[in-house]
Amino acid sequence: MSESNFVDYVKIYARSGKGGRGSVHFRREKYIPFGGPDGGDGGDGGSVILRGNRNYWTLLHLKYERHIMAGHGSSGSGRLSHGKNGENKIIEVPVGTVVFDGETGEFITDIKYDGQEIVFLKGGRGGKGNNHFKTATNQAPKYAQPGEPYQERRIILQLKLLADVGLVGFPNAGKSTLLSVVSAAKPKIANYPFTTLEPSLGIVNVRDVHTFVMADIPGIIEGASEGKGLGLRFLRHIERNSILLFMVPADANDIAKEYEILLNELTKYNPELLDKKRILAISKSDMLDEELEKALAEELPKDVPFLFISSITHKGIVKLKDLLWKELNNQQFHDTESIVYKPMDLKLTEVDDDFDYSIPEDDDENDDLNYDEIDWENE
Ligand SMILES: Nc1nc2c(ncn2[C@@H]2O[C@H](COP(=O)(O)OP(=O)(O)OP(=O)(O)O)[C@@H](O)[C@H]2O)c(=O)[nH]1
Ligand SMILES: [Mg+2]
Repeated sequence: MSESNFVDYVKIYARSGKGGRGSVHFRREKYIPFGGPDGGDGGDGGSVILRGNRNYWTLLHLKYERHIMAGHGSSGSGRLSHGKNGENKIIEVPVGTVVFDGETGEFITDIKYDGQEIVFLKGGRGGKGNNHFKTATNQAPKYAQPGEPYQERRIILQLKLLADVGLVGFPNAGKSTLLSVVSAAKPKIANYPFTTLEPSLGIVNVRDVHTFVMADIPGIIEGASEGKGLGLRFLRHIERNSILLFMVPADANDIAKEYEILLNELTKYNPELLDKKRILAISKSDMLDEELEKALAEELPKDVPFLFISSITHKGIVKLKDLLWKELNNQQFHDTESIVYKPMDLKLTEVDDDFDYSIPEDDDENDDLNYDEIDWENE
């Protein structure tokens, strides 16, 4: 998995910049022997900002930049000179990225749309220079404010693909084949289980007017919720889908039973998945004749709409796309908004932990200014 380009999980260390110190300085000019205080303010520290960017599909680019640090504000100086503000750091992430605390697993925030910006670690404010502290009784304050400290946090970014329809089925059910037929995606297809090892997305065209996004995820087997097969690691990618398209092949021993098993595994993973609209497609129906199809239809579960399809002969494919489109438009609300994130169980997550998350040495400008400081608390 570590070789893969599909990176949907990354842990990073992020830090905002601290505010620059306010300056203690007095006007010194020829002919003005007792100039007043003219210490300028420190610059503000840079913030760390998360920004949704639809040009990214994975978190791969962040794998190579796992220490993300905004710039510190510079100190103020004499003649009311304001310190430079620290540079902001923007972390570009795909839409559908969820942020958790790297130490507690607590949910922090998620990115829902392209261009959305979340100031996630605010830079420290710059300290005020001594010019601000001149009073009637103290014309020459020898103190200024230090900058506010930086904020730091270890975070885990996790990606949930934003597809409208998610494919759910046992390995070999024909999920990838369907995606390759209804979209331009070219997933790997083969006659053995677990051909698909990572999710892929395709854009489905409906009657040349509408489009929606379909996600192909690795096959699920009985016991997946206990870690069998590829486990349920990829199920989080269908948490955001509005519709779950279950696929059971026509040559399955018991279609209704296979559907039940899939449903059961999903429930164990997250019961809220059952609130989603479900459709059952009997795949590989080119293997059935009309009579057999009728007989099978009798035994199918009654609580879910079904259709017979074949990716090879294209039987039922247009009907399937029409039905998916119709159901997508029936959705009362967009599911993205309704997701309640559980804290992440850090013990259960697999991280390639060859990375040093310790705090890097601070390359701060030298703090050799020796003067009384005014704390922010006393403001
Ligand atoms: N006869 C027939 N065979 C099909 C059809 N769709 C897929 N297959 C075959 O079924 C096998 C599995 O197809 P895949 O699309 O790789 O199945 P999958 O569900 O993606 O499997 P995993 O990735 O392992 O979970 C391949 O040999 C396909 O050629 C179909 O409509 N009719
Ligand atoms: Mg596949």
